[in-house]
Amino acid sequence: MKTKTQVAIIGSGPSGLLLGQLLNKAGIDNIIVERVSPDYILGRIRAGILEQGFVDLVREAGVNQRMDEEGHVHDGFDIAYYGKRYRIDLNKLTEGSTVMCYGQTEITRDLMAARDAAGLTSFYESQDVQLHNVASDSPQVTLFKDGETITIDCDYIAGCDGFHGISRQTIPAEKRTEHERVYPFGWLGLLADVPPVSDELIYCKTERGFALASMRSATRSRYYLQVPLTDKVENWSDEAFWDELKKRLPEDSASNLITGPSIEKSIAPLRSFVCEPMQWGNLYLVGDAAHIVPPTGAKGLNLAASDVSTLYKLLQKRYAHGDLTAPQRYSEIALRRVWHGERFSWWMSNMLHDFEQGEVNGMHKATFDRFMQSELDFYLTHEEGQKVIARQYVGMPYEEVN
Ligand code: FAS
Ligand code: PHB
Repeated sequence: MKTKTQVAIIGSGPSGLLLGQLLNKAGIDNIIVERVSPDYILGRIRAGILEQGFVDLVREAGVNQRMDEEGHVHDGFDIAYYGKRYRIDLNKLTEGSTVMCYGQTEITRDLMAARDAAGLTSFYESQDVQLHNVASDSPQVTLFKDGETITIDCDYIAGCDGFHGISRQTIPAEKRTEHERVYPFGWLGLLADVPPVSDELIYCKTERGFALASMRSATRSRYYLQVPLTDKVENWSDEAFWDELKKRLPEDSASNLITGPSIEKSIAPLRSFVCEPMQWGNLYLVGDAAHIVPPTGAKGLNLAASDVSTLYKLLQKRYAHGDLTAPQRYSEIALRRVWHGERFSWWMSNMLHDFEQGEVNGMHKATFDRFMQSELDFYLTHEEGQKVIARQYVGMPYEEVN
């Protein structure tokens, strides 16, 4: 079977779905090609904090009704540093910016429903997806589904297929520069239908390691514990998780913790990664296909959103105003904000995690710890320092695409 579209989107995660929704609103035809089923995607529990830029983009996409009804605006969050709590008052320190607590799973569900309602084409459970002639003016995508090969002719390909996708690999290795830092620990996450221990998030640095108290609603909580890279989720019963979390939460929170059976439990590795450039020919890398951050700064999903916003605006200029050169600016614009998010996520991870013995960032662990302790102490005990944290956490402004 042969078909054609203006933009072929690889991946039906938040990047692909949000881009497809915005392009459709702008009258730009698009097809999504996805490897797995919608239910499999919705079963992956990931991000929970949306920057204002992301919230505005979801509203621009016209998919905001449930987010605005069920999401919770957060004016601040706590950092508990060896048991002492500091509240980062986002609203005051950024003169009005806040973040929205609304799960990635729910955003994905809303975007899938909107795409279905618009009758847009998505090929789920596609096999052997391949990109062809991406450096030419007539790129193609081929896939195998329901016993036949489908060929899609298109003008552009948006690689929204995540870190393990094929899009980044389609760019010749000699054309790519990949920056990577793998952290010597992971996050063990647990989701449970119990009320959150606090109205706002608490990032905890303790002698036992990092912990994060987050949420999805007033009745659903999301918690994380730093664990060694060698750890396995089967080593952690719910009871063991709750016991360790109580030891890492500030005392007043630990005594209020409501526990219950986990509905999801998994370990995510942590890495910082950027592929430069984020485009090659008529292939554009979006979201996790181009970059990964440790979730400590709540930036992963939010950087995907700013990529989507930039590519959408440049494709609008190309199709609505005939500016064929516009899409060539994507990588340069997107990377400026990506690197801000990478640095903040790296910094928060260094500040809040307990590193194993040995060398850390080129110095002995004890020396590294003392530097980090004095640096975070300054940031937490001076308004100027708290402003730097707050400005980065709510997200740097999206760059104008003129
Ligand atoms: P995604 O990985 O979400 O989606 C890519 C899609 O492409 C997938 O559906 C995949 O099946 C599909 N695909 C892959 N290869 C394909 C192929 N060859 N053909 C067709 N389709 C293909 N971010 C935060 O801000 N906070 C968090 O707490 C947080 N926790 C995370 C936990 C985990 C375990 C992971 C992996 C990530 C986490 N993230 C978090 C980051 C995460 O939210 C990503 O930033 C977000 O999913 C990015 O969305 P996409 O770019 O759409 O990539
Ligand atoms: C989450 O709720 O999953 C979450 C929130 C903030 C983070 C990371 C994860 O920094």
